[in-house]
Amino acid sequence: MLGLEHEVGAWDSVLLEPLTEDSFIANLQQRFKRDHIYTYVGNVLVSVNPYKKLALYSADLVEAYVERGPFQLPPHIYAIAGSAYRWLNDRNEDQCIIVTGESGAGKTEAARIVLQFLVLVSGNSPEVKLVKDRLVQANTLLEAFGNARTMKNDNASRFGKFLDIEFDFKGDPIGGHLTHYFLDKSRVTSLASCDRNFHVFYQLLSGADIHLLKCLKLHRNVEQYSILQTETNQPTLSEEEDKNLFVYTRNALEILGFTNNDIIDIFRVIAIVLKLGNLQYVPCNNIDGTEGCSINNDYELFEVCELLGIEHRWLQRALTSRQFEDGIMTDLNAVDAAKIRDILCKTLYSRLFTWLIHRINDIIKAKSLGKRKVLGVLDLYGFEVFEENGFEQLMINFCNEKLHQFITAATLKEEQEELVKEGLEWTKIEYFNNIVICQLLEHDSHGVLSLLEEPHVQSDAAYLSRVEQCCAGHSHCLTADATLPSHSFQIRHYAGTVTYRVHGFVEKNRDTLPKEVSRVMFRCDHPIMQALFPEGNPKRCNVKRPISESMQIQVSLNALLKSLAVRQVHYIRCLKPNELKQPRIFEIALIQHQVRYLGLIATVQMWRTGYCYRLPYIQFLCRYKMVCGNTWPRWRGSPIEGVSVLLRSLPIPSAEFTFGRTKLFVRSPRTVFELEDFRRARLHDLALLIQKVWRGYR
Ligand code: AOV
Ligand code: MG
Repeated sequence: MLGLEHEVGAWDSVLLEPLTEDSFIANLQQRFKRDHIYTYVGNVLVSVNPYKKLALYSADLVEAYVERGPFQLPPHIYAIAGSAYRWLNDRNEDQCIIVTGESGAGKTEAARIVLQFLVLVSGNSPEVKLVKDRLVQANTLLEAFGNARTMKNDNASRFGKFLDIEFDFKGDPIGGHLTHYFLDKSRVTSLASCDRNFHVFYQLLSGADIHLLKCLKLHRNVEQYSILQTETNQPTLSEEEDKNLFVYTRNALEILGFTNNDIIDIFRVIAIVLKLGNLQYVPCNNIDGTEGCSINNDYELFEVCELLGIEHRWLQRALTSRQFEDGIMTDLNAVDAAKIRDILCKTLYSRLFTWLIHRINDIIKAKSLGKRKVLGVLDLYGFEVFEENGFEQLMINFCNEKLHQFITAATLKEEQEELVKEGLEWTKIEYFNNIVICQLLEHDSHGVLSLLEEPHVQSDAAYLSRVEQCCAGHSHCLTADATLPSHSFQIRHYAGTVTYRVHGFVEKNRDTLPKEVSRVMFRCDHPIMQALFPEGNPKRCNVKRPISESMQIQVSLNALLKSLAVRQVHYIRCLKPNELKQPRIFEIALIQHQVRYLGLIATVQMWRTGYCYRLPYIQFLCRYKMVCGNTWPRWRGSPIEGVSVLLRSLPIPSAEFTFGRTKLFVRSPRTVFELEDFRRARLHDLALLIQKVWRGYR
């Protein structure tokens, strides 16, 4: 793998001659056939999912990539991770690796490989080892609770994840922080026919020993639980696999420092969700003639109450009746009661997930004070389009749209604007700017997401009618059209057209649990219920209404993108070669579609004529003047003249540099790393010299 003689096609698409979309794809295909799944576009890494295990990842290869530096070895994720890690240590700048691609393209695997690289490359003192173990286990744990099988991917991330790792001055991890985005919690109670619920449900049922099952009042049989049933019931992971994965999940909890009691409490919540989901309601008539309901399988509720540590009558009342503002109680009919049951299941699960992340963050937080440099890895859910798409797909696709906008702005728009501003000769490169779609979605007053927040939008029909009023005629939105199925609207996203059915939008966006249910949950004897339902505390008046899902995602994504804007960003673009999840199949049309919407050809063009790095003259001098021959550069006049003197003394071709109005532009990343190598060697020599002088002095 390491030898150049075995390389196939072009490592870096920038070198392709001629460069066309066809030659770009043919190069990827040629490489993919020989298991060379990685290809560069400048310093962007393109990765094509091989759908099979490849011998590409090992400690030896990590070492090779660390020693040889980027671009001296075949393209690899290790090279990208290595650049970020080097940049962090050498330049003391915060880094971020953004992994993108559609569902099943390989983002989560790529993020895992980056983490594996960082683990292997850093120190091994007992403290550092503990930090690294915990970071890895946090990943394992979140996959069990936050991933699930979908039609697109057997291990689809159902939440967005940003892991920031903090490093000390030696380059060793000392802690980390996880941020999560929109968990697709509706799958807890409603599954598409080929999907599974979150992995942890199946893992627990297959993997728990008989004592644990008994303690949780569970049966091993998946068929006993209605939230795990789908029309077709095809859980592809075998029971054996789930059983093995349960061992990993449990180990992860232990290594993260959860006590045995904590672990039982966590699984107790999972059991409660499973059993609550089984509650069946039957309609009955109240004395006053209104329709009420009763619970058909009350034994399940009794067991739920035992697991929760609450009296049966309280939970039963909260689940079958509703208290209005004026204090009057009315009985719920069976349909409304079932809705409350589902909201409770979803709320319990999603709050447990958030609680786990908070606990993990406490555990992995750096112990020493002071701000250190961080390297973040962003792994969101990929763009999704199914036969039927709902609220979850809109949230997920909105995230992708925003991230795409960030990348387009950073790599194509701002880049070109800066070159023009700096007075460099430049032929404009055309690309599609999806800002128009972002605005369609998040416009303050009439964006598709903002309309969900309007106070008078209380039903899906009202919402659809507002979308029709406000977005009709938009070039990326189709509404009230004869070609559309009923109750739907269509958005032409950057990555494809998606038809959204509005069923459940309003409820899913708010998902508010009735106050009386929160109060009962807060009263439970279960140790984490008070943390999960703080609004149920009778002593806490005026607790704010929870922010809606769509607002939440907009606020948190904007905060994330703002924080990324001040970092050095590295990109891994994952491509999906086929929809069958099979190795060796490279569907040209599918790849072409992704290459187009990711704007990869524009990226290659940018790299062919553009620059990878730039620095104001004075900063360039400060950092590199020490590499100037044997002396400091001597010059009179402005910093730009100092930089000219400095560059003339270096064995690097002058074509690598271009002088702008205020900054020096460097063409290839190779040159930046060469400069860094010179600087490092110089610092090393200086350190030796100082040691020598110091010894002589003593
Ligand atoms: P995703 O993160 O991009 O989808 P994953 O990283 O989960 O996709 O990859 C999907 C599956 O492809 C994995 O479970 C592996 O079987 C296989 N795979 C991906 N990358 C590799 C690789 N480098 N080597 C071998 N197999 C790989 V989603 O989370 O659905 O957007 O929401
Ligand atoms: Mg994923």
